[in-house]
Amino acid sequence: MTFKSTALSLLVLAGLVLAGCGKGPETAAGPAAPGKKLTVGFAQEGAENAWRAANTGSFQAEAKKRGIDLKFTEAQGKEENQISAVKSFIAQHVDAIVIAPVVETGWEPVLKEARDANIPVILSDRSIKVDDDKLYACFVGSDFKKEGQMIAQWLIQHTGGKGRILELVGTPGSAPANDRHNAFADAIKGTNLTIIDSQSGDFKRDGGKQVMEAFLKKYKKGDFDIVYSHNDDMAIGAIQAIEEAGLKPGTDILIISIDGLKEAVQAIVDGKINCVVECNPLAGPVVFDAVAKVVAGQTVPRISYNPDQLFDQTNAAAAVASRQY
Ligand code: GYE
Repeated sequence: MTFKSTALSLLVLAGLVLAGCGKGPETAAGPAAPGKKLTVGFAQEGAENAWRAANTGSFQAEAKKRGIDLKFTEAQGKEENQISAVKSFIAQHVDAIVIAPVVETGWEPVLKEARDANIPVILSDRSIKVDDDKLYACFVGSDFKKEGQMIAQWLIQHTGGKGRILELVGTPGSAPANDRHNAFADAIKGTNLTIIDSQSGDFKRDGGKQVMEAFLKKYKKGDFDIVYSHNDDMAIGAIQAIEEAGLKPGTDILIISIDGLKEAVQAIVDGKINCVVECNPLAGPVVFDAVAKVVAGQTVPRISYNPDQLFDQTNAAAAVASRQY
């Protein structure tokens, strides 16, 4: 090996270490044999809305395409159900476990059980808080902080940094609700934009409608200017409540939201939503790529984020036809 190539290898290695690459735990049998049919347990978070349905569909279709034996469970938004599902995957000796965690905390004990059983865990969609990051191999999903910042920046630009905001919050304790709130609140600091009220609609359409109905009893036209919804389903529910109250969403009240459902991008075209930041749910291909690498004992980046874009009046009409979810 020449000095140049040795130096290059060292640089690459240092880069990998610095990037904090994760590796699946060594299994007694060593890396899975090439061509072996993979068995993957997927502890899905729930079935709360259209985004989640697209997410589940992507996993199921991709597993079928790749010949993966996918053991699918759906936790109805309850962490205890997900923990039971993970325990059952461990008992079944699956090759890898994918979790889309309901909330950020409470994962250490079951992740230690998976580690003791030498089964790698890949986090998809929602991140978690654990003291020991090595308890999972990697995270693949969207950057919720960036989404909160992107939507706040759009709002600052389009309001001159002034207005009263009602916030429709996602599931309390979940990474997207925490990050979309905190990053947005940080980004509007120092402006005259203020969050005057925040309530959870649990990422559900009827939740968004009910919270908005309650807001409309408390606040009249002229008391608030903006509805910031942590996802499109709650925004669409809120729009129904706003229209039923005789107000015009998108005109009387600015509506901003996150996810990028086709229905929400269409609502921009129709003038009822003003801005949507995308959060791509079609995770099957990227997550199974990560699973295959981890199971084969290869290094993967600890965190992989989806490239998510922003839609408003300038690009929604051109984008709506090709929306896949
Ligand atoms: O925004 C929401 C779903 O975790 C990113 O969960 C996901 C969120 C998504 O209920 O619609």
